[in-house]
Amino acid sequence: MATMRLTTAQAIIRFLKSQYIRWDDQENNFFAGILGIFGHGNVAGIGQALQENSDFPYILVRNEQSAVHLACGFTKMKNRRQVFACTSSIGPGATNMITGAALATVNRLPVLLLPGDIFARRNVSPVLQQLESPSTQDISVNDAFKPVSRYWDRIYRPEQIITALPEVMRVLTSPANTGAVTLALPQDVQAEAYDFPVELFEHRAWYIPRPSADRILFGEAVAAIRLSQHPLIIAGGGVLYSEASEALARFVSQTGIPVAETQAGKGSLAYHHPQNMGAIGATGTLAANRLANNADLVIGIGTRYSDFTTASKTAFQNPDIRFVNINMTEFDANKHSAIPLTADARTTLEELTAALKDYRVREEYTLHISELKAAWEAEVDRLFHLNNQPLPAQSEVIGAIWESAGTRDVLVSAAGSHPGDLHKLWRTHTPNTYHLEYGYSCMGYEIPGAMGVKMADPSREVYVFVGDGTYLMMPSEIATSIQEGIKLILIVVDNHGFASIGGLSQSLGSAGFGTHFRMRNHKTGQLDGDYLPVDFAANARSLGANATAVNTLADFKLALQEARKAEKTSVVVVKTDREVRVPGYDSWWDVAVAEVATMESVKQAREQYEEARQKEKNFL
Ligand SMILES: Cc1ncc(C[n+]2csc(CCOP(=O)(O)OP(=O)(O)O)c2C)c(N)n1
Ligand SMILES: [Mg+2]
Repeated sequence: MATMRLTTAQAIIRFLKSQYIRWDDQENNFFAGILGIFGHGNVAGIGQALQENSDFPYILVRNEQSAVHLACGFTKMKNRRQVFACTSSIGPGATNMITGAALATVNRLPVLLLPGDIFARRNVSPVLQQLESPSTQDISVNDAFKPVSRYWDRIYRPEQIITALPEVMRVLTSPANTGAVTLALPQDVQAEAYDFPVELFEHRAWYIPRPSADRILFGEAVAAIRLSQHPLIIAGGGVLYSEASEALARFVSQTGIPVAETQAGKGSLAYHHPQNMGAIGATGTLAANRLANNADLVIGIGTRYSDFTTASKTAFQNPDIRFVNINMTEFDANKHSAIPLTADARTTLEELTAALKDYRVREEYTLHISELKAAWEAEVDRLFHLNNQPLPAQSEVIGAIWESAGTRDVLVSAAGSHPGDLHKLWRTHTPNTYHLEYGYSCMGYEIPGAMGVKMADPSREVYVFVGDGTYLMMPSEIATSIQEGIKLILIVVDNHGFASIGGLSQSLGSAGFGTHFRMRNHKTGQLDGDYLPVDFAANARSLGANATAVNTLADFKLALQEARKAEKTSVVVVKTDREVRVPGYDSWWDVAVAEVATMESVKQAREQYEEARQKEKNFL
């Protein structure tokens, strides 16, 4: 057997370079490179190996958490067809990646994490940053990756990678099981040499299958659709990952079935398609939520039915409702006691189109759909042009961004009040232009996530929508966007804190407690003094970006034009009226209110809460 003497770290990098992915008639290299930060736990291992492999790109970021976010934004934009690995030192560098790992796994996004780990040899323990345990020597902070990883392993001996790396690839490339994959790499083992079989490093292409559903279940699904009078499709992220948008459009044009979209699935169908009813659920449109309320059949495609999608199980009130779920993941396919079509979305939509040639929804339903659609588009126009004074409303800011953006440009966001507003209001022309991380809704995802999007397709402008809360949590990757020449258009909405959680708190009787960015008032002892004097534009400029701050919609539009023309990351800070909100539309979200409280407003909110909960359904 031919062998090659390499360190464990050198062997891992060499292996990553030779992995490819195959789907339909296409093939590309699977790893775009590696992101991270060096410390003593990886500098002489993975760091040295990267120096020797300069054809494998290494990008220095500012925070390990954002390395994982960048990797997630990238792979999502690539429909999971290409990924980044992330390297960290031991201890805090490693644990910084845990939030990113959870985000990746929740969103079913492949990312390979290579945290450094404590010495396998043990004789020098406790090493710097080591968490010791008095009950075992076989534990480190990296064990905390286990619940947030789809695959987890620790490499104590170099030859273990011969069996670990193929498992890593199996999970990363699995449409059903993908997520964060963690290979914890003890610092000493990274630098240790071994005679690896040369075969390990040969070109290997992993095929992404498009399986069909079981024939009997497929027949049952076809029969259920034929019987249904008010069917509704819920399009989730799986439609995009399967590249099934055209198949979806053909299926719905033929059958007349309307489509509602989840956060991850928004963009599955062009917004102007007559059957696109827009967002569904807690952040849904009136059109989609009215249809959901009365639907007798829901066809869920590539959705995990989060509480936002189902309005905490209150969205579907028809007592005869049934579900057909098309999903690569058996777990999701079976949700809501559905007829489970554990299969690829595109393949299944094509097969359903062929099997339902003679089926079309009734004329009255088609009429109802078009009335709801027209009313919703008028509502979006209204919210885009409120003419609120003196400060614009957030919906007008969204309208101005939408008018500025090209049909292929991408909007990125994650947490705050805007994901809900964007879900309702953004008009998506083409797939992969609406990029919301709403599985984990992680403040701080937006800037690094958007960098990943831009790296995946530099031909598009990428708009990043962040709140002032999110900006203050993690603005640091602006410096990396300058370092790498990755241009973003960053919109920072200055509304003095957490409009989203503040509004939620108000609606739960708690008056927005702890959600305003105000100074400590030494008379009251509370955070109800003057507004915090944060200069966001100066902060962004200090990191190397262009930046401007505006107070009116007209100036905001001009600033967006300038930002589009700019060559480097440009930040537009806009003040908005925090209290002019986009309303909810026949929807609800279950956030439990205190059962006993001294405040009258909380007691009242609890009463309303108990009543609203009555609408929550079990789908058995
Ligand atoms: C990492 C993280 N911490 C906390 C939260 C809870 N949370 C959701 S939205 C939000 C406030 C966001 O504030 P900002 O970015 O200013 O947006 P706004 O609500 O004002 O629109 C918070 C704290 C979260 N989603 N992520
Ligand atoms: Mg805010």
